[in-house]
Amino acid sequence: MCDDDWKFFGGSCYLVRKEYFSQADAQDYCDMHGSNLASIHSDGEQEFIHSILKIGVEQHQAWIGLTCDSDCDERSNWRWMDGSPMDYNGPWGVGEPDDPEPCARLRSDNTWANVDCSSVYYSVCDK
Ligand SMILES: [Ca+2]
Ligand SMILES: [Ca+2]
Repeated sequence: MCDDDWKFFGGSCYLVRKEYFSQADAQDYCDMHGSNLASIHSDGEQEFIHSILKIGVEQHQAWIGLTCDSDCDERSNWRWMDGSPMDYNGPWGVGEPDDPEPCARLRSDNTWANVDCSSVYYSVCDK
């Protein structure tokens, strides 16, 4: 159902990019592969993405497609880069988002948190 290296879940295909890039570079890479940084719409999808980021014994953190246009310390101002609805009140970390940075990642503890957009992480594409 999915191309080589992509993993299937719930009607979508997911690719973990095991290289460290900024969120913008990560989204460009997904776009080149006909996808976007992952959008998350359920606990099941959240758990699946967290599970594919466990590689060997290491639980990686990764960019997902969470972005924000203004007042990024307000959870209600975040949206998915792929344009899908913000219909899942995902697991923001305690006190997150906490600053103006419009880039958020899935942390190894399975919570979302915003961070300096030039930080580099693995990433997850979804199509
Ligand atoms: Ca998705
Ligand atoms: Ca933060």
